[in-house]
Amino acid sequence: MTALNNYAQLKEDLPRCIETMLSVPGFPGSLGYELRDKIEHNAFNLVVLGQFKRGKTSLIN
Ligand SMILES: Nc1nc2c(ncn2[C@@H]2O[C@H](COP(=O)(O)OP(=O)(O)OP(=O)(O)O)[C@@H](O)[C@H]2O)c(=O)[nH]1
Ligand SMILES: [Mg+2]
Repeated sequence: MTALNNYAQLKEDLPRCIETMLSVPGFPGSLGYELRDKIEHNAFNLVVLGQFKRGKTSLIN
């Protein structure tokens, strides 16, 4: 399965997970709506972690 297919599958599955989270008493609704909005608009953060001077910037560039 290509990464893009995988992403499409996750995009289908995640709203159901969010619905479940929203049904948990005390779960902040605004966070659920924000997540749902981000998924819908394909907005996400890509985080690159690593020790100092280990090639993070080179990899990203
Ligand atoms: N041997 C080796 N050196 C690398 C590699 N990638 C980057 N470097 C070198 O490692 C040094 C640091 O690379 P950066 O990409 O600036 O590392 P960084 O993790 O962004 O560094 P900071 O932002 O300062 O934490 C540079 O001199 C690069 O040329 C690699 O795959 N192999
Ligand atoms: Mg850097």
